[in-house]
This record gives sequence, C-alpha cells and structure tokens, in this order.
Amino acid sequence: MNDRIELFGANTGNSLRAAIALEESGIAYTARRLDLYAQEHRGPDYLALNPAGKVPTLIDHGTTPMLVINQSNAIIQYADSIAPGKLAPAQPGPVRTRVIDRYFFFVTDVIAPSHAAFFLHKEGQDKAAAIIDLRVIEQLTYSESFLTGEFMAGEQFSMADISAFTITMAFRDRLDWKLLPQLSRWFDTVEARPAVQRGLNVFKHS
Ligand SMILES: N[C@@H](CCC(=O)N[C@@H](CS)C(=O)NCC(=O)O)C(=O)O
Repeated sequence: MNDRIELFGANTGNSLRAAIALEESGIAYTARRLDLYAQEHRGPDYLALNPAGKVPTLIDHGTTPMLVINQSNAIIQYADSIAPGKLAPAQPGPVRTRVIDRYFFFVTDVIAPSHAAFFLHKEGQDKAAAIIDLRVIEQLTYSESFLTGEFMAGEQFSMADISAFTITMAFRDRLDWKLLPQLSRWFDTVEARPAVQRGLNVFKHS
C-alpha cells in the first residue's frame, strides 16, 4: 500500500498491463478497483480524473501539480522513468532501442487494432471485426520470430513482454499453439513471474 501513487482500474487488459508494470518495477501503489458494470468509471469523481471514462488512471500525489496519467502504455513509461533499469536497460543504446521497438510493435500493431476490432464488434460490424482480429492473430504469430532469446527483446524481461503478454492472454484461445513453441514457452515463463501474478490479481473481485 502506498498513498502517494494510486492506480484506478478494472480486470481489463489495459489496467492489468499498468499493474504488471508497477509490480515488475517494484513501485509501491494502492490499487483502486472500479466496477465497470456499476458504471463507477462514469461517475463525476472519476470523470474529473479521466474525462474519457476509461480505465486505467494513475495518480501520483507526490508531484506538484498532481500527476494524472490516463494511458496504460504511458503508465508503463512512467514506471520506467521512476524505476530505471527494471523494464528496459537504463542506458540508451541498441539493447534499449530494441526493447522500445518490440514494445511499440505490440502497442501499435497488435493492441491498437484489437481495440478497433472490439469497437467494430460493439457496433455490430462483426465481419469487419473478424478481419482485424485475424490480423491481430497473424501479428501475434509473427512475434514467434522475436523469441530467439528468453524474452521478447532478448535475455532480459522488459516492457516489450508486458505489452505482449496481456494481448496474448486475450487471444490465447485463438492461437494455433502447435505452431508456436517459442511463444508458448515465453507465455508460461512470463505468466509464472511473481510480479506478473500479483499484477493479474490486483483488480480481481475479492
Ligand atoms: N488507450 C487506452 C484505452 C483505455 C480503454 O479503452 N479502456 C477500456 C477497458 S480495456 C475501458 O475503460 N472501457 C470501459 C468503457 O469504455 O466503458 C489505454 O491503453 O489505457
């Protein structure tokens, strides 16, 4: 528990990615679970923090003015900035650049289209949603080629593993795991990490 940093979220991929980043960075925080079904993310107090009414939101009360972050992937960057070396090598250079490159592959080429598909599905555009979902599956399948080392960007766990993990988890029942021995090994390794487990449990119903 830490009253300086609060993470508002729910049991969704975006919130879990932020929680895993804080856990892996060793940053103390207090999780504030919102019940999306009860529309707690649409109440005036929360909308004052996140006018889009989306989760997650991180607040750092230790800064002046108070810092509010509304994007899960920006929360990962924030964690990297206050706990350097935990989610990427602290020093600039080729290894850090590869981490960033792979991190953005999952953020922009996998997570973003999957959000678009989710939106199309909600709008009743199932055929269009299915085409984008197929693209997401192709991209995750392609990431098998990144796994020449233990993790997505080499031998060290990094923010690339965090951006890859929650979206792989969301598609785990739709991947052809027989064709993905490295992705399968990687998924089990990441899932078994104690900090990942803590992050995954933070917003579960008690
Ligand atoms: N780009 C944002 C997306 C946030 C987002 O779409 N959150 C979803 C859950 S995964 C949400 O709050 N949905 C509730 C709603 O729209 O009512 C991020 O990565 O944080």
